[in-house]
Amino acid sequence: MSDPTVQPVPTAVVEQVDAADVTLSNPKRAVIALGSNLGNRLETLQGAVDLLEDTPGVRVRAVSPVYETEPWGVEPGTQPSYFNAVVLVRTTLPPASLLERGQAIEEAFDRVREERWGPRTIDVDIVAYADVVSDDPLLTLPHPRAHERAFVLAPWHDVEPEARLPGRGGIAELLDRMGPTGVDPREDLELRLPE
Ligand code: A4P
Ligand code: MG
Repeated sequence: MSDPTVQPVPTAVVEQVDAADVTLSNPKRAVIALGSNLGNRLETLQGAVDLLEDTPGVRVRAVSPVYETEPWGVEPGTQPSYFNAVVLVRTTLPPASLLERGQAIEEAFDRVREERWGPRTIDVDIVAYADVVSDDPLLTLPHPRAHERAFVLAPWHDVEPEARLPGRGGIAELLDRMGPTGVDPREDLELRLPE
């Protein structure tokens, strides 16, 4: 006879726990691009790196040098220059949750969305997530414009020179093929890798 004090575990719960275990033991690589052209740009970039590291299920593996870059996609002289950097993470979060977390970090820095490509305290973009390729407009992977942006490829190349952008090729070759890029390493500035 079964012991009446022991509650049976519903099968669905057992399956969910198993699925979570698989994800937890199998973290994925993701590449995140940060950009800021309003307020204290360096402090904001560092704050975003720290909040990424504070995220359960996200581990920051590398932080790139900081680049000062000309605003892309807008009339020259109409916006302040950007500071851009790239962060490599390993994560057990699925892509949609990582995007949500990036958006929560944007909110934490009072990001205002008034116009596309408008100036912003912080933009958190997912450049790539493992080898996932998706044309979902809510989360396009790899990021649909990363391959043509030196402000993403140059800092990424500094921390992962052999990296490839799924469907686009090696980032070293993509960078080589670009002409003058309008991105300058700011060797006087540095982002800290959280401890
Ligand atoms: N979305 C789709 N795929 C992704 C992805 N891989 N990562 C969706 C992040 N978001 C993704 O983004 C609009 C929507 O894109 C989101 O709701 C999300 O579901 P947004 O951040 O609200 O708006 P946005 O950033 O103004 O638009 P967009 O088109 O993402 O702009 P970009 O392409 O990110 O460009 N110049 C320099 N020098 N440096 C910069 O960092 N950044 C931009 C923004 C323009 N010019 C720049 C820089
Ligand atoms: Mg964005």
